[in-house]
Amino acid sequence: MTTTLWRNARLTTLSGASPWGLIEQGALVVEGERISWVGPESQIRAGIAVDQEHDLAGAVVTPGLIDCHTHLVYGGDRSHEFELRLGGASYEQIARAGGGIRSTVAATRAAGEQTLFEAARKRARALMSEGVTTLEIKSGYGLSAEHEARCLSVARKLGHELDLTVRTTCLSAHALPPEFEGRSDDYIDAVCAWLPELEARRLVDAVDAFCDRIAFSVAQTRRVFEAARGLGLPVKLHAEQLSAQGGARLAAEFGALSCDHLEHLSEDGVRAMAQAGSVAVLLPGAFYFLRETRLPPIASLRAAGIPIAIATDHNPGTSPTLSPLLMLNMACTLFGLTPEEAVRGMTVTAARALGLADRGTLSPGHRADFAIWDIDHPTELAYWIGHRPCRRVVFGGRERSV
Ligand code: DI6
Ligand code: FE
Repeated sequence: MTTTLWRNARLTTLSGASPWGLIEQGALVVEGERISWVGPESQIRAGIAVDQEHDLAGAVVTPGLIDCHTHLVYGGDRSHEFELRLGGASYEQIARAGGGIRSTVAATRAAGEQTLFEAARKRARALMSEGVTTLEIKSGYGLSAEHEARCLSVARKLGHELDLTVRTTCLSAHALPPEFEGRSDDYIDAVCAWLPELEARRLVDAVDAFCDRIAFSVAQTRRVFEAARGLGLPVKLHAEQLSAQGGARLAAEFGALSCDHLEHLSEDGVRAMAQAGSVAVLLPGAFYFLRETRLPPIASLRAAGIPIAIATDHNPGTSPTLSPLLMLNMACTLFGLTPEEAVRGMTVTAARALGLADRGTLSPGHRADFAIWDIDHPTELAYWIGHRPCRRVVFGGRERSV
């Protein structure tokens, strides 16, 4: 096993109680894929045997970013719909008229596996160039057993071919496919029936649903969650995004890893999430792109001690962003998070939203996934707009090309 010393860094460990967990003149010792020691360089054991040593010249080092909510695999784009919305049509109107998610479903079904893979790889690389080392990818644009399996396989393949951890989430309950028009309960039956096969093929790490008035009801979401529970799969939920449905309470009942969006979350939902220990994943890109005005209840989330994660929600309809750093900025400007809360939200807390206990901070035992930045202080990660100061990334102990 190779032992590597990364020294002379401004370590943003995000562990411990001090702001940012900052260690000036810090050093990291990496053994194989893991961090084995973190601390001030002056305290490093004399005579420690290292195979390689890197002087970082005072650069800021953070844990690799974790984008815990994306819909990265799809065909086509929706720029035309963007124009319609700018002309006054609402997202819901377009969706009800058969556009929206359904138009991406048609384009996704028409695309071959290789086309889907190449388009998603390009997007994944853009995220990686801003320091992402772990990425969640949802299905939800295939909406049939065959096409959902294809999208999830593409996501898995990205994880195998890129220096990136990919976690897959089955979001088959995203929208009603046209062949089930008027039969949404039958579609939910179908989803519950194909889930075991997807699980058996190891294509699913978690199960999600879109619980909203233009998507699925609480009762239908419950059935999907019961199927997930039967297979031992954790759940998460697109909850209270466009309207208050009580999805967060349901998700909490199933011990959800996270509830995502939450613009319309009620106080009752906040209490339920706090009790269940679910993470609140906030998605400023969708809020911005839909020009929403109703904010998620940040003060209540904070008061209840609910951990807040931030993600891109990359998707063609409501959040066509490939910039996690811009999302950190928007989490501060639009949602009022502090830069430190935002960065923790895309590292430590994002790991928790994916049920991953081995990453998200610079700590002994954690994976050696970290990013090296051309900035003076980690606050700048949330400060710059349209700047990409990520210079080097280490993934599982090995430097990858950024
Ligand atoms: N909420 C969203 O913002 C995305 N999915 C969801 O459930 C939108 C997906 C799309 O419009 O294609
Ligand atoms: Fe989403």
